Amino acid sequence: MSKRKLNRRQKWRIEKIQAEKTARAEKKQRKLDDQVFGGELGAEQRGLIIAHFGQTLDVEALEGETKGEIYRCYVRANIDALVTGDEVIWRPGADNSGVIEARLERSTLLQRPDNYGQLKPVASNIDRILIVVALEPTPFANLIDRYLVAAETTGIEPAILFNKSDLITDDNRDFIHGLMDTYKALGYEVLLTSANDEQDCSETLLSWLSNHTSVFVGQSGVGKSSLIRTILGDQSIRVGELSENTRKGTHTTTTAKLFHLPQGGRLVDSPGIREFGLWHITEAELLEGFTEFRPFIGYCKFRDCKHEQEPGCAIQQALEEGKISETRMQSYRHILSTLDDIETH
Ligand SMILES: Nc1nc2c(ncn2[C@@H]2O[C@H](COP(=O)(O)OP(=O)(O)O)[C@@H](O)[C@H]2O)c(=O)[nH]1
Ligand SMILES: [Mg+2]
Ligand SMILES: [Zn+2]
Repeated sequence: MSKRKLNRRQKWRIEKIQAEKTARAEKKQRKLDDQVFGGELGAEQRGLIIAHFGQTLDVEALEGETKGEIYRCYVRANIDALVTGDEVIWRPGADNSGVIEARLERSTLLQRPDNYGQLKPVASNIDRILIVVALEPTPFANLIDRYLVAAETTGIEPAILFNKSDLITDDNRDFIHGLMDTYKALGYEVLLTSANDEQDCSETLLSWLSNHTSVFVGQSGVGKSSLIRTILGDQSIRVGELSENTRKGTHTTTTAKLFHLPQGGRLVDSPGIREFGLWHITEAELLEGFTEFRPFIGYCKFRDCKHEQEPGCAIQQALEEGKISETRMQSYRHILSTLDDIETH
């Protein structure tokens, strides 16, 4: 049998299967509509996805008399992957059910690679990434820089939170404040707080989070869970439930939940998001991720400049002129040397 003939037959089979699938999906949707809604759906309105459970999603009503109420919704077959943080057009059905009809445009999208290196959406419309570090485990500049680079690749504004301020002593005070000043000088927002101090969290952290949709990222042990517990109180129990569920499968780690904060603002959280900074980045993203390097990128004499010993290197020159600090340059080189080792998923 010729190769071409086989291909044509394969093509026909694929098309046939596709058509059958579409027909089945449409039939299923009609059946669902009839079963779940008895054909009775309310008017189209705006909603916010606050959680995701396989086939269904929790939608919070954003307008009308039911504003703030949660509906367990099905999705029309023709909508691409929806994630927590998405705003949608939906219609309410009976018993706090509903159907999602369309997704509104996203301002930002957090994605992570799956086990095959394919990017998968995790959460949308996030406008702040809060990188949590702590007095313990000792914060290393190159780890903070690693998280900053990852945040910079998303186009979402990063800030750095130093947690466990209650552990400041005469021995570490200068070191911590020095580190904080380094990042302030680069133009980043820097916060200092303790998850053990509710009032402090309320004054510094909660007020800073108001009017934004944020995610917390950072190394294990820095206090992310504690901070979230402190600012969310009872609501955060559901974060615990969420992390239990994720142990059952590799892909569910992307499941994220949206919380409203007491002083306004939203927090999107999931174990998958907290691991954020350790996802794969490219060499070009690494260079771009050092914000103060940007004015010099593209001005090296050689196009494939490694910014090491090459003549006419614009990055090296900036370093010599003090426009780039020695520690950040070291950090860049260190992260570059580890790029191949870093988990890609
Ligand atoms: N002293 C002190 N310990 C804290 C603070 N925040 C968290 N911890 C402790 O640090 C450890 C790790 O906290 P956890 O919230 O689990 O960190 P996560 O891995 O980032 O979620 C726990 O033993 C917490 O009790 C803090 O502000 N001060
Ligand atoms: Mg934790
Ligand atoms: Zn160069």
